[in-house]
Amino acid sequence: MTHWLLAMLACGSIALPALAQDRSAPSPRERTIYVAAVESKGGVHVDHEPFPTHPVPEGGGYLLKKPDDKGRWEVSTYRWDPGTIVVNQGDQVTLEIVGINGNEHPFTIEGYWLTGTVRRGQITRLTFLADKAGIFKIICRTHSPSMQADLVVLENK
Ligand SMILES: [Cu+2]
Repeated sequence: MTHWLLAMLACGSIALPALAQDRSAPSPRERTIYVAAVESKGGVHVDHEPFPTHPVPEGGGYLLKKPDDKGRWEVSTYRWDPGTIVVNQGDQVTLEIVGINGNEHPFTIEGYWLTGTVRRGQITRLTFLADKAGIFKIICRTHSPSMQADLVVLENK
């Protein structure tokens, strides 16, 4: 914990009621999780780092661009951000997903068998009851294998 946060807690200017709650029996609640479809990219000139000799896995999730006419090469990967989403069983969950990179991302949430499509510049909202505990993949069917996130539904005992 940072010093400024400790100082604010000590002087009572902020409180953290969640820390004092009994977490053994969480009450179901509505949660909105904000997600972005993004492409992380890095590039360099061949004079600084040679172009990789090994190909990236197929499936559209990774892109490796050969050096351009100026000698710069690039690597990128499509991702859901965040890559792990944690909720409690019984929660009413809304995923609010914005498309930042890539024209569209058709996706499936395994186990819940929900589907949708995220498009660049648009918000896709998906609301569901997290009634099954477990870890479920949120898979983009266009950008395999990298564009997967884990939906973690904690068992409500
Ligand atoms: Cu995608």
